[in-house]
Amino acid sequence: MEQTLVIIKPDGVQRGLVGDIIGRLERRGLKIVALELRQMDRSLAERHYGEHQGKPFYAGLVDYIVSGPVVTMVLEGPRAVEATRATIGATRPVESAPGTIRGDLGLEVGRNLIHGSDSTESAAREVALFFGGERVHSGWRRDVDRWVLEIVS
Ligand code: D4T
Repeated sequence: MEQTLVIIKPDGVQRGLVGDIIGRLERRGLKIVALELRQMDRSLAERHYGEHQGKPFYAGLVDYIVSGPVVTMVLEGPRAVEATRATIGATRPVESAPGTIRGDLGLEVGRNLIHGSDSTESAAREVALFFGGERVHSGWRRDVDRWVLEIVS
């Protein structure tokens, strides 16, 4: 089963949207296997956003992500990376379809509420960065799974 890392960014936490955002992802059928409120420090932010170093928006992006607590979580499901990115919407909220998290709740790219891993490779790196292996509880049995998934082991 695929895993993905989600961060509800400081604007999502400050605006009281944590429940709404998690609810949308949960209702989609994704299973929460790790969840935490935390204050990111600059070193973690720089490692997480390392691929954007040198871009004009990089400094503002790091300032934004460390500006308040975030909620990090690992979600599991079939094609979880793609399902989560589709539920989140396009990077620029104004270009996100209505019905997506950014399309319903955001306006500006620098306040786009939520991060989702963009590939299975990024997901593996980010899950390790934020939770390490031992803090992800992927083994728990969700009784409703036979009504969400076609094949349940
Ligand atoms: P994240 O990584 O936050 O899930 O966003 P995306 O995957 O949708 O988009 P991204 O990696 O291209 O950008 C990372 C992060 O940088 C901010 N950003 C991006 C910005 O402030 N200005 C910009 O012009 C761009 C392209 C928003 C998301």
